Amino acid sequence: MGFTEKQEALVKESWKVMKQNIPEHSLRFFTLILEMAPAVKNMFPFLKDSDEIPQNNPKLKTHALIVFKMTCDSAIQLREKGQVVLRDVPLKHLGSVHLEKGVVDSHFEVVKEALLGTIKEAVGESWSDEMGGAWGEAYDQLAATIKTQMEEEA
Ligand code: HEM
Ligand code: ISQ
Repeated sequence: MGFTEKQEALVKESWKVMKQNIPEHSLRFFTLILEMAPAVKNMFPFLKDSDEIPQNNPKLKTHALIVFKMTCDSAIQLREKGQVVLRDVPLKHLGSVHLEKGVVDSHFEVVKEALLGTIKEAVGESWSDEMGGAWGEAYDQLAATIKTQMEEEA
C-alpha cells in the first residue's frame, strides 16, 4: 500500500506543532541521539569540542531542522508521487557527505528512533501509533534513498 492522504495529514499536522518550538525540539532530538549512540557526537563539528550539547547553537537548530523538514517533505512526495525525490540538496552530495562521516545503517535506526521520540514528546496527546507509522515510513524511504546513493559512492 502506498502512502495515504491520512498519513500525509498526520505528518503535516504534527510538523505544524513541532515548528512552534524548534530550539527545544532540536535539543531534544540531539540528546536522544547521543543517549543511544554517544559516538555520533564526534561526527558533528559543532558538538565535538564541547562536553554538553550546546543549548543555543544555531547550527544545531539548522541541522535538526534539515532532518525534520526533509522527512516531512518526503511524506508529501510519497503521497504525491509515490517516491522520494530530493528537492533541496543534491543526492550525490548527500551520499558522499554521509559516507565520509562514516555513517552506517545502525545510525539511521538511531536517528529514526530519536526523531519519533522527539515528535511523540512534542505533540503530546495528539500522538498515535498511526502518526508514528506515517513519520517512520517517510523517514525510512528517505533513508533508503540516501543509503542507496551511499552504496553507489562507495
Ligand atoms: C550532513 C540529511 C541521516 C550524520 C547532512 C546534511 C543533510 C543531511 C542535508 C547536510 C549536507 C551539507 O550541508 O552539505 C540527512 C537526512 C538523514 C540523515 C535527511 C536521514 C534520513 C544521518 C545519519 C547520521 C548523519 C543517520 C549519523 C548519525 C550527518 C553528519 C553530517 C550530515 C555528521 C555532516 C555535519 C557537518 O559536517 O556539519 N545530513 N542526514 N546523517 N549528516 Fe545527515
Ligand atoms: C543527520 N544529518 C544531518 C543533521 C542531523 C541532525 C540531527 C540528527 C541527525 C542528522
